[in-house]
Amino acid sequence: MNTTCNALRRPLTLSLLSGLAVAVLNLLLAPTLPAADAGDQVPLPLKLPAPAFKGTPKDLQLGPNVEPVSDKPRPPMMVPAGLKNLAPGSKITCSDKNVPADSLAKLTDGDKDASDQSIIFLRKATQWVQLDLGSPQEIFAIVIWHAHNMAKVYHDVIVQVADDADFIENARTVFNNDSDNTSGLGVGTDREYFETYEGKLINAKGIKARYIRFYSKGSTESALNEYTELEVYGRPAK
Ligand SMILES: [Ca+2]
Ligand SMILES: [Ca+2]
Repeated sequence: MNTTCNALRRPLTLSLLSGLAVAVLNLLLAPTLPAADAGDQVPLPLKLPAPAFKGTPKDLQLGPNVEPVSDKPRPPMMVPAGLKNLAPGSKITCSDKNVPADSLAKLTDGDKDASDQSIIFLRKATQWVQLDLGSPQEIFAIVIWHAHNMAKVYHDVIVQVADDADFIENARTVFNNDSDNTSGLGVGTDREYFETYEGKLINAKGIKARYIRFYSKGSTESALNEYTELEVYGRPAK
């Protein structure tokens, strides 16, 4: 009788001891883990317009480095909680001086529709639109909708940030898919992509800047540069 009891008790004691060891180990390791970082992250909520087309045409002349269109919704980007879209309220300028201010205002009016009246046009060649956020901000996510009225791929999509309006002070490149450097801002290593209703979501990783510039050089559909909406998610820089 006694022997049976002891035989039973032993594994129980052992498992209790190993459980205790794990608990102690967890306590010892706990302070070395990043304390609040993981908990602060939330999925970035984005309001998406309705899709305007399905699939991609087979006869489109594409470069070698175009991201295929996914048939699944894009996974959400994890960002710190409490970010705001800083684009509305920012001062908008652009390289094409023929574009009137009320057209430029469409870039941040929240309308991301694929219809003609939601799209603004900049002339041919490399052009840019620029946002002045008013003060230095920590930028985590940037979303660009050129024009998603049909399947097309924009060329020389480059996003830069800087401390000054002329992009002389502390200019940094956040995204660049100009692989042959035809826009002259350096060889880009990012991939070309199809415009869709989801827009292009770029992880800016908390980069600090006041000014953001969005370059493009026409698309597979047109030499003109089209823009529908820009969003910039961030918070005031400390
Ligand atoms: Ca708009
Ligand atoms: Ca190029």
